[in-house]
Amino acid sequence: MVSKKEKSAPVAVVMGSDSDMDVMQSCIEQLGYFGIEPVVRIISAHRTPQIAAEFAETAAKSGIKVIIAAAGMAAHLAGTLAGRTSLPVIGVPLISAGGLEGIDALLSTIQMPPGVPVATMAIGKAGAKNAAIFAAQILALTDKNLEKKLSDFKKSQQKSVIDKDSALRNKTLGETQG
Ligand code: RP5
Repeated sequence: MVSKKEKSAPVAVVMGSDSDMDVMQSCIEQLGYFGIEPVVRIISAHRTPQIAAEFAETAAKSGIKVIIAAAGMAAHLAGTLAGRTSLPVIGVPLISAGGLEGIDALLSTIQMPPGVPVATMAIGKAGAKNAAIFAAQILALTDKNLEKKLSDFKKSQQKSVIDKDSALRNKTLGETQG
């Protein structure tokens, strides 16, 4: 069940275990950068299957527009939620202790049967961050303010690479001249 406070949140970040929180924190922070405060839940496809089903079935009614689902090992969370909602589900495969470096979670998340897509991101922190950006991109289709924030984000990312390149080239030039 989604609480009253959570009712207006447009994005849900769901993870299979509290052990996923370290990595998913970067997703939550990236959403915060865009001014999005998500509903954050720990729900396991395997350990709490009924809660997972109920969450997926009531998410749209609760005002959620995009679900980000992260899990490690046999990562069925994103797929099981996607089977029970028409909302877009973004999957983040995670590396977990004793797992196969995230390849297990990647294949479990991405290899969905036709008819039930999960937009699967990269393994781990990069995927967690990209999930937030992807969710913002979906919401920006109907939110001009968010569209502008995304465009500024892209520009600042571009500037940061250009600045690093200039610094490197200046340093190399200084060394050859010195
Ligand atoms: C998955 O199993 C979770 O998403 C987590 O990545 C992994 C291990 O869970 P714990 O044993 O740490 O709770 O369901």
